[in-house]
Amino acid sequence: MTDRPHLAGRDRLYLDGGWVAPAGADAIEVTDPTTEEVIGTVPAGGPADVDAAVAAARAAFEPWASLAPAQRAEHLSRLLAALSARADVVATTVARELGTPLKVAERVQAGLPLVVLRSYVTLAATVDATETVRNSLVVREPVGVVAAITPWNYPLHQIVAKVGAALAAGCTVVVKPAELTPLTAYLLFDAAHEAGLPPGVLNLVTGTGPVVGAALAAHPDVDMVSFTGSTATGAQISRAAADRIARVALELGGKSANVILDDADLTAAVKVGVGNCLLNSGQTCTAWTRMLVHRSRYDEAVALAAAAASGYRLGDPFDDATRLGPLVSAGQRERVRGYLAKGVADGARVVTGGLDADVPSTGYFVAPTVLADVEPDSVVAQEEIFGPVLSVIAYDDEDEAVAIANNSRYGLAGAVWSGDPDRALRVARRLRTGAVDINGAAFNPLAPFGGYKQSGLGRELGAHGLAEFQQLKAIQQ
Ligand code: TXE
Repeated sequence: MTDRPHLAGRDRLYLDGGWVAPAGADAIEVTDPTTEEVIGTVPAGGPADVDAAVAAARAAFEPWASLAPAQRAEHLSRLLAALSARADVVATTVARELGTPLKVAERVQAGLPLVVLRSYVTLAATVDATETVRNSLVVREPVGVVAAITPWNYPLHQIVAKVGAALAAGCTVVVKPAELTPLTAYLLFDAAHEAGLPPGVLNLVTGTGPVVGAALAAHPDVDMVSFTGSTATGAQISRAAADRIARVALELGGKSANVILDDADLTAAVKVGVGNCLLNSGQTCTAWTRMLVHRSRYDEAVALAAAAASGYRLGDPFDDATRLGPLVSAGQRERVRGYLAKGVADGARVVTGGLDADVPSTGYFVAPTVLADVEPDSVVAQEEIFGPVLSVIAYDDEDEAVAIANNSRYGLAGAVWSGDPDRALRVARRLRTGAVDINGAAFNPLAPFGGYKQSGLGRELGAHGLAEFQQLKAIQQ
């Protein structure tokens, strides 16, 4: 095992502009999934901490909302500078508490949130755009106090995508990060403190979902809950918010299809497709977990996918040669192993990886796995596995490819590959998902991000993501 940077737990919450001891003494252990050792603990907050955080956010709302947009942009710009200065420690912290290989963590886990926050520095100056409709002046106003409840798979990005937009819009925020990866969240609050954000504008309560998350979702003084996580928890949050008609934005699971048409560059499509599916050990909501290939090229694609996946070296995130780290927790590993067993029981063929593959004996590792002969209706093709598992599915014609892609309760992302741009666009438009990438097009941090069907409600990122935190007022004159 290579040297691991020292990381300590924390014992405070960030409330009303300062580091405050929690009301109770309960703590949550944070584990390094590579070594299975406990790194430290963070507070398990309770309802009293949630009340204090929401009160601070409420008190800060009017002054923050009435700042000129350019002044809020100034604050966000200072936050961005303070966070940028911590990019290295963000990457190492994510590599330790989540297990993302350091090189990937630097690029994605630390790099992406900076790109997103920078976009909100720019957009913050534009939030008070008005429009005139006949005799009405339509103005935009912030929704109010926002609860941001976030998952562990991109521990900083998931928070920044919400916080950047909410603060730019003039909302104040209480963040409840995932209990598996809270140490990364603390770095954002170190940055906020250093940047001198006004007290109460951004607050942190760590703790469990059923206690802190549920208290925020049901809190009478929270105007909006912005949640990213599982569809089941999203539904629970929706129900809690419904009683007081609080606004909800939900970014939920996915089961995205990578539709490789018969005229595509198969080698490129499979290589990029495998990389997309395995990113972050498959713990990515947009992962293209179903590879759809024309029957005439199916065997070729399966062989290419197996070769690509088996080239992903599993190991210590701090070893430069590692391309795939462990899963985040023992529970997540067991979940993924359960899906692999189910897939085989349902008739899928393990082409590489699988339950019997060699993996390090310590750490929550699952080998990169390619399953062939997967039936579109089977459990592994329908449920979000959230592990390094690719299902390759055959189709006979374009209509069938589209039908299989759309045969999902999810609708988050997807891909189309074709040598014919018009055909690719036509197929992309037929997919019932919030995003589609053609021929491996670049990620666009300004494009709206979110799901159709049970993948969510609302959008994040860019101007559409910002609008989620605003409400419209029509003033007739
Ligand atoms: O998610 P949860 P889990 C999917 C993925 C994964 C599965 C389970 O398939 O295997 O969900 O992961 C908080 N009220 N995704 O159990 O429970 C919780 O503390 C309020 C997809 O970790 O949804 C955490 O902060 N909050 C996904 C957050 O919700 C509650 C990313 C997410 O946890 C709560 C993560 C409650 N009752 C998992 N219960 C994606 N879309 O990227 C929990 N929480």
